[in-house]
Amino acid sequence: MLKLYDLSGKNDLRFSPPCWNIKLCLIKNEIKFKTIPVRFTDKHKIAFSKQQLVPILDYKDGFICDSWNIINWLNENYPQKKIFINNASKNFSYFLYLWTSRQLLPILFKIIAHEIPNVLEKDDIDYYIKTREKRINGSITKFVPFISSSIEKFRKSIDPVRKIITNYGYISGRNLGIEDCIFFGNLKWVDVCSTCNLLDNDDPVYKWYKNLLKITNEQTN
Ligand SMILES: N[C@@H](CCC(=O)N[C@@H](CS)C(=O)NCC(=O)O)C(=O)O
Repeated sequence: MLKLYDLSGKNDLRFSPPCWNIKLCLIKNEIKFKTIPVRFTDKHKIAFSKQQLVPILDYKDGFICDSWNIINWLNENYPQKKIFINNASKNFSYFLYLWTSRQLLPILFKIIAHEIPNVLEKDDIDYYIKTREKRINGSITKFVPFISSSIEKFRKSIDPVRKIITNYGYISGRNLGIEDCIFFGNLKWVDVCSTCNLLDNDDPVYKWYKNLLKITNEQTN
């Protein structure tokens, strides 16, 4: 069975956006897997991969790092599942992967950075604060005054996705597809780590998210 190395926090909470993207993709495609929890400071568990990040997908003969590489591996190794329906779907998925990881996650980080320690425990709290404060060159609370403007910015930025969901039901079109999986983890991250109201209840993207949550509900880790 496939093994997915998955970031874990306090009480085994799973909160990593790319890990959730992969889990939704595996669940949707009925590919059996189990997760291996990896806390921030559990680097020894993933030392075999010679890098520091999850998700990592471990299959019988090897392993793959990075959610985009994992999706491509699944596409090649489960051709009957049609992860990418065609090349256009692959390109749009790649765009979504780059846009979410490079543009959207940094906005979301500003909204929830100060709350993430609440979902961590022990040494992980210190690790998170030290590594992130070094990265942003300041305190993890420095974005707090800009939470409402960051939420506003996020809501505006995802307008194209909102339009597609309103028109068709899913980012992939009429049916749930890999494009939806790639977007899902962003919202799940905020949902799990933060108390903020990222989206209004009547936002079509919020309804889309709640719908996808049902699919992952049995998978708490
Ligand atoms: N581009 C990578 C991002 C992977 C990544 O940043 N993973 C984070 C969790 S979301 C991680 O493992 N962080 C561990 C650390 O900061 O030590 C992907 O899509 O897989």
